[in-house]
Amino acid sequence: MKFKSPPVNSLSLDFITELCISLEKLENNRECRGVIVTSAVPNIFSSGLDITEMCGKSMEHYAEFWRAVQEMWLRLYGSNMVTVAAVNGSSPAGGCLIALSCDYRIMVQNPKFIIGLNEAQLGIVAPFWFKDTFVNTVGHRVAERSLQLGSLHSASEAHKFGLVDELVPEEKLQEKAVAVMAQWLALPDHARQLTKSMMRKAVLDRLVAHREEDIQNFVNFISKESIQKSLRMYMEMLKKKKS
Ligand code: CO8
Repeated sequence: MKFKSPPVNSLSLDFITELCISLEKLENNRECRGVIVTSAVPNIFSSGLDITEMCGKSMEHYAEFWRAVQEMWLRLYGSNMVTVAAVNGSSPAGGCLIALSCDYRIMVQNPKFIIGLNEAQLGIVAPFWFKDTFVNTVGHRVAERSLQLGSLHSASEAHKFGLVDELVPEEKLQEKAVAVMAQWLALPDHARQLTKSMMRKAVLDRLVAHREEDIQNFVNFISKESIQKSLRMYMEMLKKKKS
């Protein structure tokens, strides 16, 4: 699956909806046992949630958007398929969540590419299920420090503490992702799927049990004037950085 929504593959409501539909189709296709997630946009895997979806919109829109974000994560983190993230560019926040939700992460070794959950830098807080996914990948201490600082890590730093499993030169990425997929698919599906579910179920169930509450929390938080102001300032900063 190749993300192609220039300039930065930001996760808009439309993008997320299409992603969920594609995942559902693949999940229901008995011929499909695995998916490699990558980007068709040079130098960017995904810039995370589309900030414009969280700025200056109605409460109803925030609720609809957040339900879609939850759905994306539930489908990807809970997928029965083997999921490999071939991270061929920067991947902040929601982009990092997509990579974290896969079974294996391979990233291109390029000092310019960054990855991490940088929500704190935007003045917002990563929800508990972003945090749980991160903790399950890198451990509590590393996740705590990285989340509090809203750190964006270089590919090699991310590799050192296990946020990504492997680094490769750009030209080897596809080949490596296919090789990893073959290795994972060599196991009997039922054993691998049950093991995956055993490892992830508690975290998935937690969101399912608190889904409406989580939406309400998001809507209340994001519609605060102080948070709206932080997001507007962050967008301004992105634009200024360009000029
Ligand atoms: N949403 C909307 N627009 C974006 C986003 C985004 N996430 N990222 C970039 N853009 C826009 C820029 O504003 C710019 O717009 P324009 O052309 O109109 O000026 C355009 O995309 C291109 O961006 P850049 O010029 O910055 O492109 P670069 O190639 O130089 O850099 C980066 C690419 C590194 C991806 C850079 O754009 C960047 O750092 N973006 C911000 C990434 C970010 O911080 N994302 C966080 C989103 S929040 C999230 O995912 C989780 C939220 C959890 C919610 C918790 C709630 C309580």
